[in-house]
Amino acid sequence: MSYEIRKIIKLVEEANIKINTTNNINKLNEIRLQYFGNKGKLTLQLKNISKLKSYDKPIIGEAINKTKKNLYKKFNFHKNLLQKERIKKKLAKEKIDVTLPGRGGQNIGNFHPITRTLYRIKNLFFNLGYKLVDGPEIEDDFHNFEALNMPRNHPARAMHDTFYFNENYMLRSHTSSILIRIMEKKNPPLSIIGAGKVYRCDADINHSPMFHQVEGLLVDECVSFSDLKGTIEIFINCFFEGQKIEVRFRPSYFPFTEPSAEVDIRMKPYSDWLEVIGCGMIHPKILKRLKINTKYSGFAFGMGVERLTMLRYGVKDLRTLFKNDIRILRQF
Ligand code: 2NM
Repeated sequence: MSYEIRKIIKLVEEANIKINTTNNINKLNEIRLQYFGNKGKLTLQLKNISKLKSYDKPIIGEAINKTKKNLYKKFNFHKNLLQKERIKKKLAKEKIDVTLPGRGGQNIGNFHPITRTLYRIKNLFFNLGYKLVDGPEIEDDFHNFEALNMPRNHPARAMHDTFYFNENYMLRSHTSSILIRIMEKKNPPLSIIGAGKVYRCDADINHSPMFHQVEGLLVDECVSFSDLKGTIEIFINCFFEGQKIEVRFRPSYFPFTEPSAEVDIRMKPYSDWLEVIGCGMIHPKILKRLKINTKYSGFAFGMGVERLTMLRYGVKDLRTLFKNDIRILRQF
């Protein structure tokens, strides 16, 4: 074997060892240059061919070229291997376990106290067989006032009480309009509650321009004031579950009921009577205007959700409920 061939074999062995023992792509590139670069060891061998004897040239030349090809393959194979390993390592390092809990601790949301009270009231009436109905928050004069026996000159219609869009349209100032719309469409017997946001031009520790009401009615044959009284008493005792509550009905006035009453309750730690519900027998004028058969009569009632929330949770200032201070809301 010629000296040149042996030299090439030695170079190849040397290169192979270097390739196989490196675990770094940059180093692998350096090795490639050491052999195949401009001044690389194999490149120099190729350049030296011209100095060889003419009958050696083709054999040596072919040997070098074959070696070059083989070594290139080895380089690429090893490079591939290293690249794959690098990606694998990177992925392992960047892997996110999506099943781990968040770093900020687990904050489970809950319902706003007003929402909780709304659910509570609705559920109590569902248990008594009432159905929930709904209506628009933007109302017309007829459904918000006229149909409720509140004619043009009624004081509650004053600009400073109601948010008007124009002559005919306004934000509903009570949920009664929901009930009127149902009575227009459906025949008795009816036992329904309407609940939602209502709007009035008012703001202090006991008033907010937007608040929530639940109103209900029952229309059937032979409905009496004692049915109303029993319903309200059951409701109050269930709502303030477990607390000793005194209930009294005090004569009052609403344009839409006759007779009308205000329901007061007394409970510890309060010593005063607190007004919580307005109610009465639906005014015959209202039933007549809605063309409801005279064999029917009914009672209706209405309550403020914020007020019941304040009593149930001992909140002293209504505005606390509208601040949306997360530290306060978390306590409920
Ligand atoms: C109240 C008090 C008394 C009431 C009456 C009606 C309807 F639609 F039947 F006429 N809806 N709501 C009513 C009656 C509301 O809230 C203090």
